[in-house]
Amino acid sequence: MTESRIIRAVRHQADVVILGAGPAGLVLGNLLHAAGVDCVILERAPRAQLAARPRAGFLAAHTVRILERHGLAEGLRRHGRQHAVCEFRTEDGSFRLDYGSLGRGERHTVYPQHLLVEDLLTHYQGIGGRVLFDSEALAVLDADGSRPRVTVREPDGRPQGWQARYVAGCDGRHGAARRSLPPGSVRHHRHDHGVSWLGLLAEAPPSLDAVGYAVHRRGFAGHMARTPAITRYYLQTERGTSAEDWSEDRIWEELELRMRSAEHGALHRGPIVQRAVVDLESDVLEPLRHGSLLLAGDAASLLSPSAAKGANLAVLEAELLAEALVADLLHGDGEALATYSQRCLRHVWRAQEFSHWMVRLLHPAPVHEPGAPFQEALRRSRLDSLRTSRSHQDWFAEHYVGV
Ligand code: RFL
Repeated sequence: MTESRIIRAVRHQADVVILGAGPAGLVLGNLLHAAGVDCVILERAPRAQLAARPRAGFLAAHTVRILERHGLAEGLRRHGRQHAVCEFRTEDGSFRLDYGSLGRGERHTVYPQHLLVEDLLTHYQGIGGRVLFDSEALAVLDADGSRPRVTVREPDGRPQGWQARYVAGCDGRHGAARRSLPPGSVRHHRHDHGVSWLGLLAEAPPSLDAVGYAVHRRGFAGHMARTPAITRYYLQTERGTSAEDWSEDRIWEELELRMRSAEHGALHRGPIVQRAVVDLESDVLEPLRHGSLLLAGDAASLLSPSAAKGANLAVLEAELLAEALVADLLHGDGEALATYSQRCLRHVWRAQEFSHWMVRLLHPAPVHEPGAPFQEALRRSRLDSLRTSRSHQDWFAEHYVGV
C-alpha cells in the first residue's frame, strides 16, 4: 500500500492501540480502561474463536495476585483448583515433590487459559472497553515517532488505520508488532531446544493427583490436569513428525508405556480432542520497546512450554506496562515506561533459565549426539539431587511456581 493510501486510511484514534486479545492484551486493556486511559484492542480472530483455544492451564501465585488486585479473578477463584504436587517417574524410580510446602510455599491455580481469556474479555466489555474482532493488524508505522500508526484489515477486508500515542504489541509470536520492528532495532536471541512434543488434550479425567513427568528411554511423557474431565498430555516425538501419524491407540499405548502404568496403574482414557506438534523453541527480543511500540507476552519472548511460564509472564508484563502507560499518559511521568523493558527482562531471563533447565532435566540426550552418555549421566544426577536434596527442592519449588 502506498504512503498516501495509508494516510487516507487513518481514520480512528486511541491513546493506546493494543494488538491482540490474548492474556497480555486483555489484562492490559482492562487495567488501562479501568484507569481512564483511552484504548482499543484489535484482534485478528473472531470472538467465538478466542474462547475455544485451550493452551495454558497453570497459573502462578503471582499471576493470581495480579488478577485479584484488579478484580479479574472471580472465575478462577470459583472454578480454578489449587495444585501443589508433581511426580517424577524415572528410570531410577519415582518420587513426588509437594512443592506447595517447599520454597516459598506457593501453589499453582489450575484454570484453562481459554476460560481466563473469556473472563477477561467479558469483564473488559462489561466496563465499556473497546475491542474489534476480525481485525488483523498489518503493520505498525512510525514507531520511531510520537504518533505511531497501525494499518488494519477490517472484517470487510478493507484496510483501515489507527493513530495512537503508543502501540502495545500483544499479538504473539507471529503478530504484526514483531514484523514491524526495523531490522537491527532490537536484538533477537533465539534458541531451538532440538526437542518436539506432541501436545494432546484428552476428554478424560486426570490419572494422577499430581503433574506427572515421565522420563523414559523412548522419550518424555507429561500429564497435567486441566479440569475434572479434561487432561493435557505431552509425548516427546521425533522432530518433523506429523500429529496425524499418531492414532489414538498409538498415543495411549505410548503414554501407558512411558508413564509406567504397569507399575503405577492405568491411565484414564478418553477421546483425544486436540493434538498438535510443538517444537520446543525459545526467544527473547531485547529491549521490549522500540520508540512508541512496546511488546508484551509472547510477542516479547517465547518460552518453551516445559515450565508453563508463558501466560504467567504475559500477565506480569501487562500489569507493568499498564502502570507505566498510566503514569506517562495521565500523570506525565515517563520514568516507569523508560525502565519497562529492563524490569520485564529480569523476569523473562529467569523464566527462560528455569524452562531451559526443565528441558534438560526431562529429555534423554539423543544417542547419536557426541557426549550423549556424559549428558545422560548428568541428567540422572540432576534428578537424583532433586530427589534427595532439600535445598535443591526448595530452589525448584521457588522457580517452578514463580515468575
Ligand atoms: P496469545 O495468547 O498468543 O494472544 C495473542 C493474540 O493476538 C492475536 N493476533 C493478532 N491480532 C491482531 N492482529 C494481528 N496481526 C495478530 N496476530 C495475532 C491472536 O489471535 C491472539 O488472540 O499471546 P499472549 O497474550 O502473549 O499470551 C501468551 C500465552 O498465550 C502463552 O505464553 C501460553 O499459552 C504458553 N503456555 C503456557 N503458559 C503458562 O503460563 N502455563 C501453561 O500451563 C502453558 N501451557 C502454553 C501451554 C503454550 C502451549 N502452546 C501453544 C505451545 C501449553 C501449550 C501447548
